[in-house]
Amino acid sequence: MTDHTITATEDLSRYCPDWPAAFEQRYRAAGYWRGETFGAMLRERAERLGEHIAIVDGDTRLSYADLDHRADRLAAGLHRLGISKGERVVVQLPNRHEFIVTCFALFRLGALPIFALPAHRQFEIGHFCNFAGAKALITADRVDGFDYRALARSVLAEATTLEHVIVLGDAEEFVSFASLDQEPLDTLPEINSRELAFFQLSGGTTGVPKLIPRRHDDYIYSLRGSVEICRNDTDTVYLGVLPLAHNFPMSSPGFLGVLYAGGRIVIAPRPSPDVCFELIEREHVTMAALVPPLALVWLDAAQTTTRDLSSLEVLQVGGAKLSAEAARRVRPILGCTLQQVFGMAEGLVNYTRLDDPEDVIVRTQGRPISPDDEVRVVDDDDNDLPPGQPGHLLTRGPYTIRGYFNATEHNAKNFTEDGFYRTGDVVMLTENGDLIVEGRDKDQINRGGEKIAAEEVENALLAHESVHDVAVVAMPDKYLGERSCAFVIARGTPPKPHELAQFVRARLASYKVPDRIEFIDAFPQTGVGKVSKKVLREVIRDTYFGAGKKQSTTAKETDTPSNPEAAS
Ligand code: OOB
Repeated sequence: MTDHTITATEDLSRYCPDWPAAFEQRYRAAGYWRGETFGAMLRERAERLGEHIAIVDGDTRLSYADLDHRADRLAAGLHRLGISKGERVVVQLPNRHEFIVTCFALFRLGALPIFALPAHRQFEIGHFCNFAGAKALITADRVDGFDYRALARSVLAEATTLEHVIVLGDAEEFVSFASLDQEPLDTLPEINSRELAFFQLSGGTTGVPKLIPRRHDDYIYSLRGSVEICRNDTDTVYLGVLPLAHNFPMSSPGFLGVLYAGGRIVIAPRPSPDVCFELIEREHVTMAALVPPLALVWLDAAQTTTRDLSSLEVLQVGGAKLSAEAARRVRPILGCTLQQVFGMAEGLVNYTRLDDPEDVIVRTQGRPISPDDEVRVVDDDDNDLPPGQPGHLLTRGPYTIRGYFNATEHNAKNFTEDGFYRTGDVVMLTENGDLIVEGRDKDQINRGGEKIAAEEVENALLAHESVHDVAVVAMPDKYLGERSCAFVIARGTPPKPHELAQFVRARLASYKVPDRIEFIDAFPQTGVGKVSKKVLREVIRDTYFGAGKKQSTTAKETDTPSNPEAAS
């Protein structure tokens, strides 16, 4: 799928589809795109809010002035190391204040972060580095028992453009993050708000995650819109629970939106209720964002907690569908307003509004941020469907990308000729214009908000000598919504499921390791001779979760060891 091989100094803008001029004019005239940049945004907040606390991370409390200053100092260190405007830097950091400092340091330099997740492993990080021609990787030493330096070493061995590895903590042979805290530069590069700001990653359906180019103008508009809908201001105290590099906790309104509003970010080192409830009480948190499985854990724990959670005004839940039954429990148990968030790193974000009737909050996934978000629900032939009928969701608007980075072929399939993004979601519009997510027509598993592209896992398994063929599908799960099942046709004697799981775990994020592996002699086929994943999904559902069978998530003979990084 690589259309061009990228060098480290190449200008990437020509590989990043842009909005046509007429749309740019329209979005400017409407006041959506205002010429703001991230670097200038933080500078303005620091001048205005100075000593107001922006970030709380354990014992560290950074004011707006501190954050501004630290970003300048890190930008200086990175610049002196040789990182310049337009160059790519893969950022893989845990939820720590240094992550936010790094974002702003890179924004100020005009260097382009690629926001990897802490869960990503050699295949993913290696791909981001090579595909985008990254010059540097910023990572940590050891987190939750995993040594990111070892990962960096294996990535470095195969990376063609990577020159620097920067490590937060004990850097061993690499550049230490702390050493880049240097005297600020006299001048910073000029950044235009139409330029690229960073790359997000797509949950995707393809063999490797696609890179999503985001620009200052469009992303900042989505922040401003989110802040208005979520009513954020300098009194907002936002608990950062999910990995901050993900689009939801980054921008909906996420840490960037809350900083835009002059509020405060409290960073949770772990998502568990014991850690988070203590922080809510201590820091008077007003808002938090969770994926559905975590929301369920919080709801259960909240019933017996001795912590005071009364400061919490809004609980956002998104990334995967929240059942109406769970949604209904939020207000009685947590005493706060639920906000459902249905978004995507490619752009479009829908929110239930804080003053919506309870029924809308509980039953729907909300409506778009912008009056200029164009939403179409269509049948298989792209004919528009009326409200009440489920169909494919297509969207176009002032913060939805017009194409992935360096992916001409893929873009031709995933965007219409007139620029609508084919989300792969099946939704229904209500008469009031709220969206209800009904399902999906993309080859992806949504494991409690973590997206797994079936093809990526299939490719990883196909590299194993005992795997002749493989198909990965979703299976229902009471807690995560879905888990993954790999149907494998073995070459010779079937390998142990555990061995295959280990094989994937060594290469990909652990949430992508199949939860179950089933050996099969041949795949069921569709009328045109393709593997019928629909039939495979039915097989797994009927075998283990069918009528009369109680759904269980306990380990069975062929279950792979439970995923240590899944929130449970
Ligand atoms: C968010 O972003 P991504 O890029 O990880 O995943 C996007 C996909 C959507 O296309 C949809 O399939 C699913 O995740 N999704 C939901 C959902 N929110 C996302 N499905 C059902 N109900 C929901 N509430 O996941 C994301 C980005 C920004 C804000 C919130 C979520």
